[in-house]
Amino acid sequence: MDGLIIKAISGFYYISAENGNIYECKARGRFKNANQTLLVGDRVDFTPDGEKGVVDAVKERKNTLNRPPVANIDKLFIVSSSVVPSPNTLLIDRMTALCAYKNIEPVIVFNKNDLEDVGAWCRIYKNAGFKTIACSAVSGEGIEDIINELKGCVSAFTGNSGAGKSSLLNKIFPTLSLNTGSVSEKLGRGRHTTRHTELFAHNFGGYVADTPGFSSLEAEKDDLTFKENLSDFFTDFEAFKFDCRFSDCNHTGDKGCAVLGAVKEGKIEETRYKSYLTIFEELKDLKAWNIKK
Ligand SMILES: Nc1nc2c(ncn2[C@@H]2O[C@H](COP(=O)(O)OP(=O)(O)OP(=O)(O)O)[C@@H](O)[C@H]2O)c(=O)[nH]1
Ligand SMILES: [Mg+2]
Ligand SMILES: [Zn+2]
Repeated sequence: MDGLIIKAISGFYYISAENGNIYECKARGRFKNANQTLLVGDRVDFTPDGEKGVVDAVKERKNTLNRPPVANIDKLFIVSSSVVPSPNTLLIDRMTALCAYKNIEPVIVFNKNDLEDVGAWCRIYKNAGFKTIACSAVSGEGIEDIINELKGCVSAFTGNSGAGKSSLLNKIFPTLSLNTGSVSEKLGRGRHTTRHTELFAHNFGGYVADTPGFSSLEAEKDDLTFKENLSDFFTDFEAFKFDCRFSDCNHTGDKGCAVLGAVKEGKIEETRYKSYLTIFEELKDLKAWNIKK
């Protein structure tokens, strides 16, 4: 039978089949032998046995992410909140680079607009050319805009713990009744309420995954191991980077760098450029480490 993995918990895969049933499946041993992990969002062939079953094969993937662990998504909602927790531009910029790399469309969401105005954050990302939504899971502001972006897509919500991913999904789909958690005012962050990635079919012709949030303390580097030119994944640099004096310019303060020029003229957002420099340094370390190995 054909199916879609909607949830994966300690070696069990919950598969939604075309007949509308959900099967609790194990993977065949050869997946483990080949060190191949199955992901939520994987399209699979499986052999049902009552309400259980075994996964036989995984269909070719369009893309995968390690964090959040999902496959085959069209769109990633990168969710931040105005306060507790405050937006972390480096985290957002890592995720947008990853989206560009993995051919996923990012939508930048600033939640909790009822607590503090998110306009300034939205402007940064609008200026950088991204779809950006200001919203509130409490007042309902911006919910229609999110729904419009959900239509016909397989998408996932990601972002810091406590930003309000599950709350937004509950607001849009009240029957989901996802667990939401309090945030620690003292530490200014969430409490990792959502523990598993789970994909839900919705009535706007698609699927959406709720995922466990990041802790703002941990570095989200897992997926950023690409060897290609990092600037290729900063889509807002595109209009300038071909005007650099040197064709191999890496835009880190080099002479005659048109990207740096654009930052100085306010045509590229400073926080975006700062994130670029940080990630560039990380990847440099990573490359050196790979060579040593
Ligand atoms: N004032 C206000 N509070 C919100 C809003 N959205 C979420 N919250 C609160 O923020 C807290 C965290 O919300 P969650 O939905 O659990 O956050 P999450 O992003 O799913 O967090 P994890 O599952 O830990 O990753 C809860 O106390 C929510 O009630 C909002 O728009 N406005
Ligand atoms: Mg949650
Ligand atoms: Zn340059």
